[in-house]
Amino acid sequence: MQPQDIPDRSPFIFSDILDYKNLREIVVNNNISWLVHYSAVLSAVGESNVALAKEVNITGLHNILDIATEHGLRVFVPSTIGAFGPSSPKDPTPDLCVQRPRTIYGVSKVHAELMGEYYHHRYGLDFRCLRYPGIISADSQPGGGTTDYAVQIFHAAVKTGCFECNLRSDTRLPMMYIDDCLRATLEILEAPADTLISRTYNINAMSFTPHSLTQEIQKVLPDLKVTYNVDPVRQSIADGWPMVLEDSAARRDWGWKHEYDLPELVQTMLTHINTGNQVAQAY
Ligand code: VAH
Repeated sequence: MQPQDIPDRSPFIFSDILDYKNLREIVVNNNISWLVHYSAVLSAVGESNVALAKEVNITGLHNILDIATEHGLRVFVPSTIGAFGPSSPKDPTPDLCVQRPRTIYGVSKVHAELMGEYYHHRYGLDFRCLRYPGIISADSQPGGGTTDYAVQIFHAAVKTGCFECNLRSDTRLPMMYIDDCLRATLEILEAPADTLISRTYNINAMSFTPHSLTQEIQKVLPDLKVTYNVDPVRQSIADGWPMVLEDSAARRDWGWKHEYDLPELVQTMLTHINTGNQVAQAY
């Protein structure tokens, strides 16, 4: 990188979601107006460290809600298909239904939804929340979730042609490509407040199983070999999750519409990963 390429100031600031005082300083010193709160310990890794998940997902959320209320900020907090549990309807899962998740991740996300709604009605906080499906991106490695297989399989398909899947081949889960996820997040953040009848909305794009995802990838990479070595923790979590999110309220209230279905997802992911590998080899 040439000297003139070095930015005079990074657009990023390191902060600890549990350091309330430092977070307030960042908000005030940088004239922050919207808080998009992605800090969380995900489903599978949360079950192996419940204490950490409680700290980050619950205490961290409280810090965000209190700072946003104190400074009149707009807040976005993602929820997840993990906020539903075995007693929720699965196909489809509506916005409003029984939510009895069996992971600390899911419990903390239901807590986030309820606390955000309470702060909105009690203090007027502009709280907005979307229940994300499993999000698939080529740019970042998965972070200990139950849907991680749906990212790892693409890298393995390109790199080695072999993949060992840790969920049963018939495990059907809602999934979404990262570009749809980020666009939905921007659209709800920019939606006029009076169009939002709810604080929390389901958004859906596609649902697939490891088997159907494999078949779609094999249309491009016919030699891909997938074997199965089921992780009982992740399988138990996935078995309690929705198969399809019902998202008519998001489509009605703020015009949500997904753009990536399974074929487009596979083409885009493989193109990104191949391009990334070519760039890496070029240096
Ligand atoms: C997880 N990827 O698997 C996350 C997500 C839809 C689940 O929240 O834990």
